[in-house]
Amino acid sequence: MIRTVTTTPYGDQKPGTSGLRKKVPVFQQKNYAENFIQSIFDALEGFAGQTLVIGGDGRFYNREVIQIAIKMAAANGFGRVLVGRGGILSTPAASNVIRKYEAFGGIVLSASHNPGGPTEDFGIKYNIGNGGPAPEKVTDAIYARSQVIDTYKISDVADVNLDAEGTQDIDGMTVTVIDPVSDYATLMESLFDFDAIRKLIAGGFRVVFDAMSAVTGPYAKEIIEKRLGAPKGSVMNFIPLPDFGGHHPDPNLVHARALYETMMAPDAPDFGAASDGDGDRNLVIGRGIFITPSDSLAMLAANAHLAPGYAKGLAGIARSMPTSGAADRVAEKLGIGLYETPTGWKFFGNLLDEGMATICGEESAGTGSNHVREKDGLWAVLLWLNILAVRKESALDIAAKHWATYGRNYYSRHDYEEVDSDAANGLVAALRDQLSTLPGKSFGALKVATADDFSYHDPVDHSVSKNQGIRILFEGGSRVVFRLSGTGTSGATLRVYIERFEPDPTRHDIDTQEALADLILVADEIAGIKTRTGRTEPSVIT
Ligand code: G16
Repeated sequence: MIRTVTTTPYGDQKPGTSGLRKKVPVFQQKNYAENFIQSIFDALEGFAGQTLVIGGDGRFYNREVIQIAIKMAAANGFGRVLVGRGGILSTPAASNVIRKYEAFGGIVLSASHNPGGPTEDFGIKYNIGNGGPAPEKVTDAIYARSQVIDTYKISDVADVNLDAEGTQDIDGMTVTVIDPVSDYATLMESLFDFDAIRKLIAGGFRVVFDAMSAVTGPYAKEIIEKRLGAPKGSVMNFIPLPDFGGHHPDPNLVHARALYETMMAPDAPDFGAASDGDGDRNLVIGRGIFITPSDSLAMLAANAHLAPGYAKGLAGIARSMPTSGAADRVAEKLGIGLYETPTGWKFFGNLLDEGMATICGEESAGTGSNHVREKDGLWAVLLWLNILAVRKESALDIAAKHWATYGRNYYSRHDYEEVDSDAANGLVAALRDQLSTLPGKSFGALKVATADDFSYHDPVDHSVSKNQGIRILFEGGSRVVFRLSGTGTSGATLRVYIERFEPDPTRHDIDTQEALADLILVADEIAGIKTRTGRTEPSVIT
């Protein structure tokens, strides 16, 4: 039986960089999740009788919202729901299922790398039929609807058994519980040379993967241990836990510190990697070398042709604006297009759909390709393994040769988390005020060439996205970028991205923070970070 329930709007349901992310108690308010899900459906047209994919990263409150979403999909007229067993689907796996089964779209429940648990973070994201995050015109429509919503529809039925694969009917809609891993593993086998990787591993190459008690555990176990033959124990923390074992499932040098230390030890394995809460981010560390996400994008793009799925070469490379220019040099050498987009995977969708870009990447630990429409943590790890298997060189050697060929973009991001929102907005406003006067000004040896607030003109649908980050570019190619994160759930997070290009191979093994020291000081001088935020140092340096 379908019920129509009267409700009132919540003012705060504006999707951020990647869907709506809030603390669990916010989502637990009466009708909060229902309002947002109904607003999604109300913003869409033409889904009657169509398929909706539902899954999440297994975090606290995942199962409850999955039941709500299934019952609301039935009441709103979808014909079929595909849901991952246990309510589990990694973000890239969900994207694949949407594409493979030609679904109308999907609802992905995740707050990505943010912590989980009763007082931590939860999120709801809508993906469109190409498998990618909804573009801004859709998220704007969802938000607009959420501000005036007065009813939602839900089927009054018992909960679906999420733990057994199979099909059942809810008010005329079919619900099929699917294996969350098999379609994705098959896709990976179609892109990479599993035989070559198997041989590499059988020959004693040691790989460790930290699933951070998050969603990639079952995927990595199946692929890395079962299909590629890595010894049991190679995949660590492989059981997805609702609170990620109390950890922060963010694969960076702070939250995956143990992996980093393992990889820097004298007896380190050959290759270490980690993924985040919902499986779309990656951390890649070779023995003795952390590969920054920006460098990883460039190195993967330069070597992608070594994997069967990319043997024909790349159509183009896309990166978010704050991501370093390392990939630009590869695109130039390959003679292919390079696209610079705002932060947010959704901006890559059109470029991938149009065949303009094959590989995309972001400084925020995301890399992916046209195989799905999300960034994909395990995909990046497998492409690295495929390249290592073919080149038969260490990650350290591959990186050194890459820098010798293309030059090195020293790069770092400094995050100031949970800063007072007014102070953060004031800092950005003051930077905007300086944009016209900064060009030509010198700070020590650094002279500002140009300064702007990044605007993106989508070459496919011609939409314009303004105010996407303050860029200060110096003569010689160094730059500092400032923007506020769109994924946090408390206060504001100021991100400062610092980059310097070094062509001289004799200067390619300087400590990154040292190589960027003058720019770090100038960033503070121009933005007044310390005085405005009261912070003497960043909360996280990556
Ligand atoms: C999301 C987006 C990414 C973005 C990242 C950081 O990733 O999908 O495109 O780069 O957030 O965004 P911000 O700097 O605004 O916090 P994820 O892994 O959190 O879904």
